[in-house]
Amino acid sequence: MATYAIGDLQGCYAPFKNLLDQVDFNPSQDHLYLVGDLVARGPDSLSCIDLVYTLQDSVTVTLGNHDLHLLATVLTDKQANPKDKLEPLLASDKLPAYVAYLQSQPLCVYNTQYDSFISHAGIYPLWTIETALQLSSWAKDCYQGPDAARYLSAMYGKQSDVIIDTKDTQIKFNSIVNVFSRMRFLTQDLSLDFDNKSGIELNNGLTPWFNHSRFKTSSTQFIFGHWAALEGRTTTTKTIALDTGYVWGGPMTLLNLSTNEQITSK
Ligand SMILES: [Mn+2]
Repeated sequence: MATYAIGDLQGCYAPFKNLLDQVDFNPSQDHLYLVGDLVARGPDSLSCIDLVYTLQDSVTVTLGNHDLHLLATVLTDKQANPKDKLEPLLASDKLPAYVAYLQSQPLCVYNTQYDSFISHAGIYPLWTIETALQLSSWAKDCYQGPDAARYLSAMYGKQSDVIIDTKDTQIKFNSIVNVFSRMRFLTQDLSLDFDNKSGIELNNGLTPWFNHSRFKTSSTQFIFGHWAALEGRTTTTKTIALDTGYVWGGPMTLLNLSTNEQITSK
């Protein structure tokens, strides 16, 4: 029995299948975490999501910004962006099943055995694991419930403040979704920056979320994707960046949580 995590698939089926084959993934014994962004930009989002759907009893997905965007597109009947290459997926007979499956998946999870927190973009430095899990559960009720289309269609824009103590449920929803699926750099007062996607060498008052002192003394490890420009590098051993940008010409990366080994797609 082994536990794995794989970085952003982004519609790239061949390296995903290759990684599962390399570790001889056994769905009756092993568990796989996918850190989100299963779909969009790559050539075969349909095959990616279909394999995940088939393996669902052995897989947990923490939703990424592209997964949430797919949900918003379908639930609000919007036109997809051609550069996301989602047409075959959107035309699939199984689309309603895939959508219901993605709606059942969380924004973050915590694995007790390996003291590992997993989400697409990271964790807000001021949130405990317990708070993060509660907020994730609250937000899932929003994107899985009867008002899902309303919540998802109003999640866009640049709401840089992270506000969870508010009666405005849309502001709370956007804060949670932005942290777990879009965050990279923070300002000095821990607001979100939406403009910079570069590596960590930026020097304009912004700092990567994982630079917060909390992560230097943490026993928990934080596994995330989303930030391809990091090329797998962070500033502490307790934050592990798995999006190595396959869709942009890099490798796809798998972490074995049982051994801490990483392998890349062939
Ligand atoms: Mn992403």
